Amino acid sequence: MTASAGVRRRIDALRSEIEQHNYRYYVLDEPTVPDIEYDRLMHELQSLEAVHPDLITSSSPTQRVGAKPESAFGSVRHAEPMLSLNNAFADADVEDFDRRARERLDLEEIDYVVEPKLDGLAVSIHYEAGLLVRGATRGDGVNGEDVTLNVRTMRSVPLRLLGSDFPASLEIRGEVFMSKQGFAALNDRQRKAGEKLYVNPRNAAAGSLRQLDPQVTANRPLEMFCYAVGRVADGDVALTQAQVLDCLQRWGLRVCPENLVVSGAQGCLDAYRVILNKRDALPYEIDGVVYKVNRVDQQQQLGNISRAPRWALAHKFPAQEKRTRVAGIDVQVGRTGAITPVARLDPVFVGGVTVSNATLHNPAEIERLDIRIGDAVVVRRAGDVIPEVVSVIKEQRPAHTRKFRFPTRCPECKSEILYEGEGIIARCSGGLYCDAQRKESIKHFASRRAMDIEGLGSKLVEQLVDEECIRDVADLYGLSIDKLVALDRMGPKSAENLLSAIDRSKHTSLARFLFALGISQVGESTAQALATTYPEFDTLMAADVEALQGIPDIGPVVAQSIRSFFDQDHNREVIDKLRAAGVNWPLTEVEQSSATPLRGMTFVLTGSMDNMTRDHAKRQLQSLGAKVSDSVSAKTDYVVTGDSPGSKLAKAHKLGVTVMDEEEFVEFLAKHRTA
Ligand code: D41
Repeated sequence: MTASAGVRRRIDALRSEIEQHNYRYYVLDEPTVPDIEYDRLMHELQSLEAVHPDLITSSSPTQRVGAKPESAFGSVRHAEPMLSLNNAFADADVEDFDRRARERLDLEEIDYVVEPKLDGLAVSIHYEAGLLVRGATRGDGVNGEDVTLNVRTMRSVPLRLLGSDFPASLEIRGEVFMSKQGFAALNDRQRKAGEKLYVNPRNAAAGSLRQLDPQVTANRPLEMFCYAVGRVADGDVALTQAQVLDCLQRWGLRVCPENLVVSGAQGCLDAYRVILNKRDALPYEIDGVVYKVNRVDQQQQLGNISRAPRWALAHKFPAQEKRTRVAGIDVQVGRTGAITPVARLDPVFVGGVTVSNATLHNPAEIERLDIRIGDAVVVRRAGDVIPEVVSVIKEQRPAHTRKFRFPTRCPECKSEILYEGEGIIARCSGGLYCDAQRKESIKHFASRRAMDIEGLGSKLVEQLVDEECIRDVADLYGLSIDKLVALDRMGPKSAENLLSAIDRSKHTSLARFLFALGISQVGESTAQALATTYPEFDTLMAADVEALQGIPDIGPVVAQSIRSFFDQDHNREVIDKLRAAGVNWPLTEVEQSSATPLRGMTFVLTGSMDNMTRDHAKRQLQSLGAKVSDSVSAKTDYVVTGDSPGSKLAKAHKLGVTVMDEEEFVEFLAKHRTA
């Protein structure tokens, strides 16, 4: 049907009206029409477009959700690099930052915009002639992933800018995040559907934005706050950051309502406290604030230093602590039999995740804290570390608390518990007789950094051991379809997938295999060092304690532990069974072992990188012969920082250790790989 001018006008009017309502609802948070009225407008537009498909434009509000692309996301080069932020952890860092800026600008006082630092992911969105043409993740700051189709599904991102005073070509930067409420609702839905749960809003936002199917993203409660402009067609957008934020909001983009304009370092620190006090009440997670020199000309004068602006600074909030109650205390048996007491808590949301367990480390810690069941406690979670109980609020101890009696026998196999190191370590003496230890050692064997058997999770391992399908890791390679499908909740398809994952794991590397064996004291770095020194497995099994101690970073305790492991008949039996089942590693590793240009160097990785996991970075370094350590010391050669590096960065600065960001690190790896 050819459309009359009247139909065209009606379609235009409907689109404008719907865009206005979207803006009021998603950007200003001040809806002016009831949902039913909005739905009626949408419905009318959809009906008209159905009759006149030639009038559909990609910016029509009906066209947010596109079809699923064939393959993975393309790569996008940012017109201007997306910078990273330097971090401050203490007030003094903020004062230094302000002083340096004043010195450079030769000014008495500088005005700043203070913005809450959202815990999401940085994204760039690009408008041409007011139409959304591209959305990209930050990636390494230079290249990101093309997530246009997914960005289009976010209701707070206009497909068409409002007004007319926007530059013809405009790139905008902001943070994509999920509100606390949206995150809880999503996880609820996931739980009901038996799908995977996200650990925190940040992961949920990242996972949702990186869905291949935009239909999935469209159903995720993603939001975006904009905070900067990237490349613009004609000159600067405004004279100050505060004006930039105003412009963005006028054009229909959402801006954080908590942003403040302040003067001087003291103004910054006051705003920091104001926002910190609001933190829990805000509907989204923030992990600090960002200070930005307000005047754009001053920003330009200050410029950038290695990928971070000199005019901006992120000030992190301290590790989060929350109050809760100890509902119970019990113990967990680890892979090596170590018995760790765990406090079961009334769930609390702290540091971005819901915590319902906290480690009590060891029996001595229970004494030290004098923690009892029923106690009010403070729990802390910082970064990726396991939540722990910081203190007991003795003043609030209820009348009926119960002391925890540390068991004398293993809760799993009833073997006697023995103490080492003056009562610090409690260990089950059951060895491989203990089901808990066997389960843990199989879980470890299958884990991603070990044999990487996809689909073999905790629950399944426990089921396999409980049903007596397997007794040790070698039995995994003898599992059959029939045995698997007989298990609860295991269909033929999953069983088949699992068997092929098990089969794939046979081809591994010596270092992974050694790590997978779960030898006490042998982590990934040690396993790598062993594999490099002893590319022949049989020679390694025969090495004596003295020879083992000759390997860098292997001391008497580790050497003894390795020796004892290989001395035990049942361990040798399992190893023989594994090799007979076909577990193997390419011999080229012998050749590779000489290609270790980073030998003798120690690295510390901190913060999350955009384009590689920390595991991957670690393996890369180890494959080049470097050692990767957990803590920064005078012996550290390099600290590699991603987003939100923690105290390690501060320590590196203090000790004068060289710091690399992700981009420098990628270059560094490339250089040494070819060297
Ligand atoms: O809320 C944030 N997470 C946030 C991140 C923010 N409010 N402002 C930011 N400003 C910048 C500059 C100054 C470089 C434009 C940022 C980020 N960058 C940023 N996010 C991730 C890396 C850098």
